[in-house]
Amino acid sequence: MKTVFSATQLAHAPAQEISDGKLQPAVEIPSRAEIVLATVKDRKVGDVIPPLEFPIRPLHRVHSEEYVSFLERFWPLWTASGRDAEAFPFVWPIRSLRQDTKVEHVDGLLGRYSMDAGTPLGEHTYRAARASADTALTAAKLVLDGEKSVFALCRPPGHHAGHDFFGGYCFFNNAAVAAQYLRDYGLHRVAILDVDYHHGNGTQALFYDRPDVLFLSLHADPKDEYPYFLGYADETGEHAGTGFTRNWPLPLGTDWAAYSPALDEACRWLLVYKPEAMIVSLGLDCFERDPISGFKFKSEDFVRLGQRLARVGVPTIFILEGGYAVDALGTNCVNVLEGFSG
Ligand code: SP5
Ligand code: ZN
Repeated sequence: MKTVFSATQLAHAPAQEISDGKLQPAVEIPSRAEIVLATVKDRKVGDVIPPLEFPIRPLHRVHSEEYVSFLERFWPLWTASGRDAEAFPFVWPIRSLRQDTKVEHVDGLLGRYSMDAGTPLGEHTYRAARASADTALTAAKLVLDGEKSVFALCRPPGHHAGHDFFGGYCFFNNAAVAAQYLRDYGLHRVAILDVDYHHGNGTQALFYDRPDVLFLSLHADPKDEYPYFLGYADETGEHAGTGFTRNWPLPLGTDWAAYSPALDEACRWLLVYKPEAMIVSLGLDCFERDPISGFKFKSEDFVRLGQRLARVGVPTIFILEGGYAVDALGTNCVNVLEGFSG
């Protein structure tokens, strides 16, 4: 299986994040990608190739022009306002505040275009996020050109990012951008299976009213876990998309034995839908030693996950999402890829 990776993604290197009422060391850091890349090479998964540089158009198919332009202009605006540290939003246009005003202050823009205060933005964030999206797009193009499986080693991750907001360490929704690209260049039915520990709220929202992109997600129950405000079992799509979203919220402490029946059910939905390609939003944060998560996967369970996904039998793009136990991240990720490849 080919891996797509760009070192430009490493330029986004947040130092700290807001968590548990404190500034703590950031967990979505460049060493995540480095250890996955090293393990891909060590275990000879296949060739590692750089992404193509795509124009902005495929990003505008998913994200608003205003949002993309905000990310691009952010650092100059921020530094012009006298700041030089990495940035966190702190005020949002929540119920009773106006949504219709044209905000110009950079602090207002940060709130306008974000969903949480846990996602630092730095000088190189835009560039790295573009490279991450290009990595996913290149994987999609390879599948259109006939590859049966490709690994997009994306960082920063994407599945929390929506049409016009960042959050959950995500800026561009790599999986959604890849899915839309597959639709725009010839495929009629695409499925996204999200196995990150956290619900993929951005991806779900982007395709919620559409039957052409099936969204299935297994994750920690949002009544107990981030993102709290989406990912419940009664969310099944709307309008033409009714029935084309499915969520499996699972309790804290879920291990492989409790997870695999839900995964089997998701895979049966895939067999019924018969997608021409599948995108796996591959978070590795179900791991028992993940520092911010509460599931109980062992490293061997990721092999089983890959084996189960192979049985779906459709061209597959793996897109890296979360997973923060850095020392085990390469092993867990390549375990999925090897389990898939057999
Ligand atoms: C892509 C992805 O996995 N994003 C995850 C975003 C999670 N953000 C919330 C982090 C809250 C961490 N809480 C720490 C609890 C353990 N002390
Ligand atoms: Zn996650």
